[in-house]
Amino acid sequence: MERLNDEYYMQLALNMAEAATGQTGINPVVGCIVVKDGRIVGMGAHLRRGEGHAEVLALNMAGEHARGATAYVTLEPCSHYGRTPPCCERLIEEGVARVVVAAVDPNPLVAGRGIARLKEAGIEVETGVLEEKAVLQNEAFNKFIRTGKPFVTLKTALSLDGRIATRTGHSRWITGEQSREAVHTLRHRHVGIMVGVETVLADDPELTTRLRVPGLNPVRIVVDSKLRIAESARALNDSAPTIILTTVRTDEEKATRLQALGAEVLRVGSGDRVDLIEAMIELGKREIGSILLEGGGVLNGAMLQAGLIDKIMLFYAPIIVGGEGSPSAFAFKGPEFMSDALRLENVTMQSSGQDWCIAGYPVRP
Ligand code: AOF
Ligand code: ZN
Repeated sequence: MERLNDEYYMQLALNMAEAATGQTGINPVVGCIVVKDGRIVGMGAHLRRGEGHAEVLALNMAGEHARGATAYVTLEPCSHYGRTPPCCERLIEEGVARVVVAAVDPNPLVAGRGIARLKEAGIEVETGVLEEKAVLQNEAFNKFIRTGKPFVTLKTALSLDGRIATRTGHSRWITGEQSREAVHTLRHRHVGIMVGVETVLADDPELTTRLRVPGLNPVRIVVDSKLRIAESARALNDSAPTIILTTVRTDEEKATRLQALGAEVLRVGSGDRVDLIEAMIELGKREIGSILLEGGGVLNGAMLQAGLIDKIMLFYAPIIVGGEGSPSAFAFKGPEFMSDALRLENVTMQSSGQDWCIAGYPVRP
């Protein structure tokens, strides 16, 4: 019985956290519900980096009702002094009797210390309730906090035969309205959005979030090894910051002109091509903890081959495009044998209007 209640309240806490997805930057999303004698007395979610943690907000709401209560938290309460004081100390102070945790905080500064501290103070602690859902909810945070490198989600719309444009290069639109709306939600949910310069030259996209409800614009990242981007490109307008990834070889004057437009020109790679592995390290240093990769095919292929893709989301439209040489979603040499093809795991398939979204995680060789 207790367990059923625990799952019920933890699900509420997960829902609260979910609502903040995309607005906490490199911080996790966290939800907290405080329950006393069959009544919810406090609820909170971490909404913005540097501002209140979920537990503190929920405890503020609960006031004196927190004494002897149970707190449900989707992530282990923190034990460190970050931008805010440690949540576990506050839970102890308020006299909470029991704390139920979904997932351990992978932040090396916490990593079990929060739970240990609560137990030491005589609080009953239960962990692992709806853990899988909680871990999934913070998949980008979980990678970034351990490695300092962004979690990269490759997203593409494509035909059933894997094409992203017709033989003439025409590509608007492949998928229906519902899938396009889903993509804008994905933009809101990532710190950065990355494309190749070919896409910028061909489509002149703005790369902003346009939803029926307000959303946040990700930082725009353009991979442009020859610095071919036009100064008039919409991706350089002032809707969001822009980072242009290029090599040390490109023209200094063009770089200066792009910087004057507000873009950051980041030189990674001494050869002909942008060094994508180095790029991820540099972007991580700039606190870009998650990236939505919107291709096209050559950049998708290069990122896959470099082992830099964490998740793939393919929006399949029920169409067949054909056409010899029409651009495909993954343009790379590929293996000789089928047994060496890149495999996805934990695959899900969901309908999206008339389209289907197949998502999964590349298996590392
Ligand atoms: C919690 N509850 O609501 C959140 C936690 O920069 P700060 O001070 O906000 O600290 C961020 C770190 O704290 C973050 O990396 C993660 O380990 C933890 N986040 N912990 O107990 C919360 N947002
Ligand atoms: Zn905290």
